[in-house]
Amino acid sequence: MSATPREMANAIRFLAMDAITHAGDGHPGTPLGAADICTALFTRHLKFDPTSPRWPDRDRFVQSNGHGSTLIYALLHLAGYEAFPIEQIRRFRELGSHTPGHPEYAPEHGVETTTGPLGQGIANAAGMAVAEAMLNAEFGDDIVHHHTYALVGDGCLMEGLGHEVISLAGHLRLGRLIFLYDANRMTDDGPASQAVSEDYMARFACAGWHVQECDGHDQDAVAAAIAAARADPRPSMIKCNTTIGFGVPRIQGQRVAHGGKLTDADCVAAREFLRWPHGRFVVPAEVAGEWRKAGRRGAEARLAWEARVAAMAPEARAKFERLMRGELPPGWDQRLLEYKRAATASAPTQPTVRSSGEITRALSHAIPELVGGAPDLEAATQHKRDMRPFSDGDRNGRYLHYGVREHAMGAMMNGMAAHGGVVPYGATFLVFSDYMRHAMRLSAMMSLPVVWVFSHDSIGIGRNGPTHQPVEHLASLRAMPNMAVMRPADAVEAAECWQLAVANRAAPTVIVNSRQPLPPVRLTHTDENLCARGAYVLAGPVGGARRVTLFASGSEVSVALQARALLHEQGVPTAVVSVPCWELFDRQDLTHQADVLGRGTVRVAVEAAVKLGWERFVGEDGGFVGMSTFGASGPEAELFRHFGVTPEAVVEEVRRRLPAAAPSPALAAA
Ligand SMILES: Cc1ncc(C[n+]2csc(CCOP(=O)(O)OP(=O)(O)O)c2C)c(N)n1
Ligand SMILES: [Mg+2]
Repeated sequence: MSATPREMANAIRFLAMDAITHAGDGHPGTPLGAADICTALFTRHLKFDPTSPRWPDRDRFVQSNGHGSTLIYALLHLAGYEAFPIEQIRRFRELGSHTPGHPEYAPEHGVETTTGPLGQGIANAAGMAVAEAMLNAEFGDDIVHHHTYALVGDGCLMEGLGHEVISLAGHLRLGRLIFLYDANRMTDDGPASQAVSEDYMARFACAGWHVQECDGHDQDAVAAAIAAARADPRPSMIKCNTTIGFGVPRIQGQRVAHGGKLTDADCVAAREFLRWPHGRFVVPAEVAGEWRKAGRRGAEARLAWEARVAAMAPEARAKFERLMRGELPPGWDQRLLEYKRAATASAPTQPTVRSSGEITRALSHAIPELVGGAPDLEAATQHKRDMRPFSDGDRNGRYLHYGVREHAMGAMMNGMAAHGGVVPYGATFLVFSDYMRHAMRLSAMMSLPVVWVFSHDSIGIGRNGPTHQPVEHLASLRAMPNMAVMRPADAVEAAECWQLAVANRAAPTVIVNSRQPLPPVRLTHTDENLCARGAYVLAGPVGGARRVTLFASGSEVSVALQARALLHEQGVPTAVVSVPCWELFDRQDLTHQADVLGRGTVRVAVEAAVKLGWERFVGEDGGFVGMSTFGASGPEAELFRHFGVTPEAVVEEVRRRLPAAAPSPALAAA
């Protein structure tokens, strides 16, 4: 006798309960409540093949309510994913297991993205749906045609990020995006009604979504709703009414089901209630067999797909396979070398954000899969050049009009990068990085190749005032592990930073640009990417051995160069080190580091931002010229004077540290 759909869902429930009680930790409410929804999805609709977790045309499944991670682990185990044998379910939440506290990015195992911070998963899903729509438009239904499903809880829909994404996905009519809403109307603190009273059905509908409601414990109803969702050209939301903690008499429908302690007695009572006379971690053969059958459903489709790929025209096939490998087109960075050579020759005095915009224009021709966006700051950031908008009517566009939705942009770029086949970058003002900080953090955690571009990087923006003047942002982003923060000083460095950012397919990069024009600092061309060193001696000492080392990044490199000129007038041999990227400097050999650091010389750093962290360059006795307060509104040059970020202030910091034995010529003459 084959297993019933309810028994198949119960297998998820008991694996989850056994994992949670074994670990003594975990959230039972979601796996117990949403087991029927996911069984209907995995056994009747989801296109996947556990023997090929990275099959490019698989449907994507994102469990956005990642606190209930035992759900996805049980699903992957039951469906037959190699990375999830029963031992892994036993090792739930253990260090080094494939079954950690929240789902973590492991597409090779079957986990599409890291979730847990509520709202991120559904936004990732929307980004995946964008990538799918772009690739579908280019390669056709035979090669790319898959759905993105996200299991969504009340929490994801309360988050502001959730709303940004609902609004944008509806506007873009992402028809192959389907949200399965686990509508148990309960959150950690109790009934969701304590904090929300709006009608979610109406909210999605008014954003242009196809909406349905069904009994989330009736698998036929859920499966039928998914079929209708797939048939509709709009993104779909299926409100699946469920009981949180379903099957455990003491907790079901109660607040405590969300994350309360599950006892052995609960497991006994649930086994009785759901008629599950099997031991811990035991899935009876007929249920396991039925699940394996469901897991094998997709193999035929995958083989047929592989045959279609093999039959593609050679050029299209080569491009498709290159995109799926995540490789850039051969010779893509030639354009950057040309840009660098031209910039050295023309030596423009211009904002680095303009250089960055020119560079993305060149890259958009060299890398057709480059996908850009700048949440309603296209004019101010200039990162749209030559790019066609991606819209409901034109899926071949590669520029997303995100609207004023930074957080959605960030999390959607992560989804695009996780999906593969596109190379996302997004540009906005540096202060607004705070609005998408969590998405940035997750891109670093997942090592996703997203390029985070910022402009308006300091008090140099002038009259917009302190709300728009970043002060602590460089330090805070530099503190983020696995995130390379780059701040180019001129057009040449901007090209070098972009080269490094795009070439790095294994981690995200931040590129921070100025709004105000900056004079060129790199006046002779070299093919070598000097920014790759993280920090390098830009200008050496004159008239003797180096006595002073000045460190600066971005707009302050020219301040340091002016200070060096003043010091040279005073007979003090001074080197200027440009420091575009601390993270890359950390990876250099000790000889290069020592050469740059100039230990034993007087060391002063200048940056129009807070000092935090510069001690590592200047040492405990070194000096710093920068900001210690928020900025102010006023003309840019006046602000630099007002806050004392000037060549004269740098010279003063140096002079206070020069040994008395070496007075300046001016002082000696006096
Ligand atoms: C951004 C964010 N804020 C808070 C939390 C902590 N948290 C985890 S689950 C949860 C409640 C979620 O409720 P719901 O999505 O309805 O899940 P359910 O209780 O139904 O399982 C909260 C507040 C989080 N993970 N992410
Ligand atoms: Mg809930």
